[in-house]
Amino acid sequence: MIMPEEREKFEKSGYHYLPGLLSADEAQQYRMRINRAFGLPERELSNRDIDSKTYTLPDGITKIPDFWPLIFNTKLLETIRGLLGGDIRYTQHSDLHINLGAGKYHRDSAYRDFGVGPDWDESKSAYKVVRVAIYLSDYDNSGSSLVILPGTHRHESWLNRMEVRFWNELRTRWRRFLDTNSLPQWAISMPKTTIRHKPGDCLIFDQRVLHAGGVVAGAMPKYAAYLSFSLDNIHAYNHHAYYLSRPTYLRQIPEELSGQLEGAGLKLTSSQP
Ligand SMILES: O=C(O)CCC(=O)C(=O)O
Repeated sequence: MIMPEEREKFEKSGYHYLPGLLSADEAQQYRMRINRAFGLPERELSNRDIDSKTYTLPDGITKIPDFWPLIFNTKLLETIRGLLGGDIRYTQHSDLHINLGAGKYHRDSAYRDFGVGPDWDESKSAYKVVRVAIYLSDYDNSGSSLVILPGTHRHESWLNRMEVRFWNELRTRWRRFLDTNSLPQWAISMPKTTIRHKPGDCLIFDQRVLHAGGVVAGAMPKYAAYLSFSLDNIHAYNHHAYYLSRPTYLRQIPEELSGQLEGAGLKLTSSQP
């Protein structure tokens, strides 16, 4: 159950940390399912076993029934309903990752420049689209972490914008010659939070919050599963339509999943509200 002060904190910072959403055993089962999804052996693999390679599957949770229980996880749904303050829908935007390394600061929303585009117009409906990141590895042996710039769904000064541009440009240049994972994340003009994960931890954040994958380092790979939910309003449709315009996302979700979503009241209808 989400307390009013937790909701207020989420609205201000743009993120909510939910440690231990899955047990260590469940996290291990999902790591095996991710191995299966990528055609890897279904046993605990080290970075040596996979040559520290990166694997990504856009919309992996929607595509593979093994992962559907994540969509219907009761604790997750209750937490999101509490944070967003109402009825929610599955907005599909999902991913499966192994070893997604340190990246640029970015937003996951459809309109990523602060204040520009429909995602920033809340005159009719509040923007309540969240990304859900479920981490399945331990920071201590994989470096699994997410760097968040709290509050950047609400404020961004000219200086903040220049700073983000500077670090992202540095990372682009760095990447040409050196491993991107040897460059950590910084922020000087605004607060920065690094969340270090235990297997089964979850982060729920406003899709407009600036964030970046932290440095990946350690003997074991970093595993993560991502998905997305929203209140049923125009922002949910814009977000869904944006990701569906990418060829890697399913335009037609499996019929069985569609039925399950409908039964649970999580299905985004085809007509806009
Ligand atoms: O968890 C991570 O590595 C970050 C992934 C990320 O930023 C994204 O998928 O948008």
